[in-house]
Amino acid sequence: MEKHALITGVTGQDGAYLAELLLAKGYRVWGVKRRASSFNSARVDHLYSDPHVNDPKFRLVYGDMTDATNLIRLIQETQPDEIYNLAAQSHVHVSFETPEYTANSDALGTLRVLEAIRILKLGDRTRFYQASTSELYGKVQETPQSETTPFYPRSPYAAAKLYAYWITVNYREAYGMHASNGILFNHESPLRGETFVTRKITRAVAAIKLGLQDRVYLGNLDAKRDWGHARDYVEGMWRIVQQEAPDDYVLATGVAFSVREFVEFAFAEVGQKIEWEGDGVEEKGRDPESGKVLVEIDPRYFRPTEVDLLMGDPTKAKEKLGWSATTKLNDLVAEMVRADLDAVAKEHNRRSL
Ligand code: NDP
Ligand code: GDR
Repeated sequence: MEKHALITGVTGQDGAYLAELLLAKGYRVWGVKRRASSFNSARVDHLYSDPHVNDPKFRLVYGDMTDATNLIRLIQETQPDEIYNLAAQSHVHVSFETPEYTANSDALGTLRVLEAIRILKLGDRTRFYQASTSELYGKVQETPQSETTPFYPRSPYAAAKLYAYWITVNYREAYGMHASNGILFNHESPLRGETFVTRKITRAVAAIKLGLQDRVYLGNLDAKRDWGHARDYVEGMWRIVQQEAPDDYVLATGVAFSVREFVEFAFAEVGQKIEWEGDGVEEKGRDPESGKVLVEIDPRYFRPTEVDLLMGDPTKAKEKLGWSATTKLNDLVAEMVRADLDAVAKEHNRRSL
């Protein structure tokens, strides 16, 4: 029997990889995209085909996490076997600027989807996946972090996601829904949004290598993250939903690197060494041969409250789901830098026409 899946946030990094994975597995997929004044579906355009010509397995429908009536109608019309709730205002720094909107879309948006399943009496049929996050650990209470590590959110984003995590647990316990949390550590790819630190760095490295930019401005270089590849992580999401019983799982690589190390790895991909000098906001990264400054600190990118170190313990996912992250950080960095060399050159050529 063909399974039906509904993905909120399909136009984002994970939505695109997950849609591809589910289509390859023979699913019929509805992707929820929100109305924007310019095209916002570039990441999934290759999956789209004209619904007037055939009966495509992949369809885009308009929706928004802040609109309960819309979500109820979409779930009623699509009667999904599985809902992957990936939509969110997902930028931690931006959440300090837009805290109320972040709470509305990330916390209440999750509640709206769960309530829609309940109102429509689909609890026995529809499985629910919530995109929870390592940001829940925030000011970490132990390292590495596992499913039993206490939470201590450090941003409006993390506080909103904390509500979403617990409301998912509550609907599972109160109504017997098949509702699970994936507590995912950072995962990246060439499709990562350009303002997250990894992609910001790989794009800048490409532009500097091509002579189109002279330096990159960053914030806290000491923060450490457990970075994996998004392609591996959407496979983990799917495995979580296929379990007989709903549950919560950490997906992580188990290894952490600093932002400074990520910068070094990315520049090394284009044969560029970085020499560091100074401290704090005065720190600079130079080309040791020419002395040119390639990395500078801009305090604008510091957060009011920072998350210093995230490193996950994926033991439960390995044992119960048979899942582990297969991509090493060096391969991820190489793939992202290569893709950005190509993308930045193409953008430049288009602009110069
Ligand atoms: P992205 O920011 O790339 O994608 C977010 C998606 O949500 C986009 O499709 C965006 O639409 C959509 N969206 C945002 N607000 C709304 C709204 N109000 N209504 C409908 N859609 C909305 O995030 P990722 O793909 O990286 O992450 C997917 C999910 O996983 C997010 O919930 C994120 O918080 C969570 N997460 C991500 C991790 C990571 O490392 N990537 C780690 C742990 C959790 P548009 O394209 O129009 O902006
Ligand atoms: P994060 O990702 O906050 O972990 O959230 P991000 O890449 O934004 O930041 C990672 C770390 O890098 C430091 N940093 C900078 N960050 C950005 N964006 N820009 C900079 O210039 C910069 N300089 C240093 C940050 O301070 C931080 O410590 C991501 C998102 O995908 C969330 O949705 C998800 O829940 C978590 O990962 C897990």
